Amino acid sequence: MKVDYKFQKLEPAKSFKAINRAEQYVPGHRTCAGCGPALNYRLVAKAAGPDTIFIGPTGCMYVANASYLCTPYAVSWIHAQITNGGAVASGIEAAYKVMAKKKKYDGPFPNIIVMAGDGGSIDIGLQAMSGMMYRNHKVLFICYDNESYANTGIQTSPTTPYGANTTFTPPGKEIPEGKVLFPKYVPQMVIGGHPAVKYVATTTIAHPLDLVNKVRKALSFEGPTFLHMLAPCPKGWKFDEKLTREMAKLAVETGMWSNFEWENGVYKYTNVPKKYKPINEYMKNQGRFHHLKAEHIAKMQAFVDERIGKVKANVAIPIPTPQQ
Ligand SMILES: Cc1ncc(C[n+]2csc(CCOP(=O)(O)OP(=O)(O)O)c2C)c(N)n1
Ligand code: SF4
Ligand SMILES: [Mg+2]
Repeated sequence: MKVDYKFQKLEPAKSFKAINRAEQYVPGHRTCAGCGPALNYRLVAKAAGPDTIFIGPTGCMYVANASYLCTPYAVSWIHAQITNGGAVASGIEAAYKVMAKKKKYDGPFPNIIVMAGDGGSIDIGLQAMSGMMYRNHKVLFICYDNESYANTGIQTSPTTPYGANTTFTPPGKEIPEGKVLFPKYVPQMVIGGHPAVKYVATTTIAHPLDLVNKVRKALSFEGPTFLHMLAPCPKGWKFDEKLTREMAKLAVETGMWSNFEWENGVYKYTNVPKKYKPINEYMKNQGRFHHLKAEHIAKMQAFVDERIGKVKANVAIPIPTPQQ
């Protein structure tokens, strides 16, 4: 039986004025000043609009946003465990489909979005996210990446860069660079392992229209989609809170981060700099890197240069091999 699920059509926006002006992430949260993930949430919620359900696995965007029955979400929002955002979203999506099939619900199919931290998506939340994608649920899974387990005091995660000082990777005599491992490459893990996923993209909070349109595009697919978004964290990265946007912009300008779309097997990089800046331009304002010596920065620059080569060749950035 063919069911009309009344999926929403979100057209691409030429400007912010062209999309719904109403905010869906409103004042009333308790995140740090200059919090990148909070701005990230606001942009995603604005892009998705009022017929949206957010699933929020435990992390800063749950704990600092939802205290004593007060949240900044003007749309439906449910807390999930840090491990099971994908499973909770799967259940919500399946319930709407069954209700539509049984003619118990005939409104628009809600945008179902998991908004998970790096821990809640590609580390501790990985199995539930992967299961959701494998089973072909119509859910947009977003990883807002602040490159640490921020909420519990800035512990290292698999996206924390090489050389970063976190509470679990403090630099010292034995390990002067702090974190010794290079990060997992998140989008490739999703693309490589999930045949039902037809759209994966990356963006940052410094590219707001790009971000909005990638959200709207991802929501237009009838199956699972994934967005990886860089959301600088002034507390964890130890930079002046007025520099949040600047940090995300510099990440792209130095090649520490690349924005792209991957649609049905085809890569398209966006915001590619004509000439990349040295990574130290990005690192010098972040206290998490201040202990690094020239040899560590050179090691990181070599890692980034390899990635830049892939961007210029318009091919996939591979999952990194161990570099020690
Ligand atoms: C099973 C489980 N282990 C550990 C925790 C403790 N915990 C709460 S929030 C958090 C950090 C989450 O990191 P991330 O998903 O990256 O989100 P962020 O806090 O950085 O926004 C951790 C480890 C938990 N809530 N549940
Ligand atoms: S620790 Fe970082 S992610 Fe968490 S609320 Fe503060 S700035 Fe935001
Ligand atoms: Mg995090």
